[in-house]
Amino acid sequence: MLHLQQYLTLEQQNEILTVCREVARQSPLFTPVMPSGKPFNCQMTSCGELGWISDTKGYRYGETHPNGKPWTPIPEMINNLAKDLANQIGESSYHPQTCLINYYQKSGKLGLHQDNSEKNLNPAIISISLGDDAIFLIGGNKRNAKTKEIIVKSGDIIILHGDSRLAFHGIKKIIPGTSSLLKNGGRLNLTIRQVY
Ligand code: MD5
Ligand code: FE
Repeated sequence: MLHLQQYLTLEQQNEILTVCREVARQSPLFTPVMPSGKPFNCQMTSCGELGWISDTKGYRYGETHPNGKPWTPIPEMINNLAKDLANQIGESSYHPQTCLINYYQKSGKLGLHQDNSEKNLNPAIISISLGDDAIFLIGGNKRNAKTKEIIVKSGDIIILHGDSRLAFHGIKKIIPGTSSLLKNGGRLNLTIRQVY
């Protein structure tokens, strides 16, 4: 795992926010449910050729939003940023296929899990944090391994590759009032992935 602290300028953070709002206009944030029927403690949407979906049928990537419309393309600025970052870790043929946008209100969280819905588990996952600080948990490749707490801040980028790609991880808590980027507070996380 690579943690690039305060990598994005305020101007870049605001530009990402603007394009996320455009995505959410076409593909509104929704609260998915887990296969058990329990709702997530965050809202999600996606852009790209595929988007991540969870419902009582399971976790998967699909070509349409739950509203039936296709996802919008990954905004060029985000696509270029992801390819540039992938290049820096030696993944010169990285092909961003989806960008999952998670929005956490002040009580939002995400339980410990492993990201394994992707057909190809080799390409890196690139995570962009915007808005309020959060306590990110990262453990090992087994659920019961000890976890470490990392504070992620607005403008930070985390790249999960190699050993950390299949590490258990989650968002323990949002620390309200720590950023003024989002006028209503909370935290946005974007994860860019090559799925297959
Ligand atoms: C978030 N999102 O802050 C996190 C950041 C998700 C999710 O976990 O699945 O939407 S992505 C952090 C991540 C991804 C892949 C592997 C690891 C962490 N890891 O091994 O620690 O909303
Ligand atoms: Fe995850």
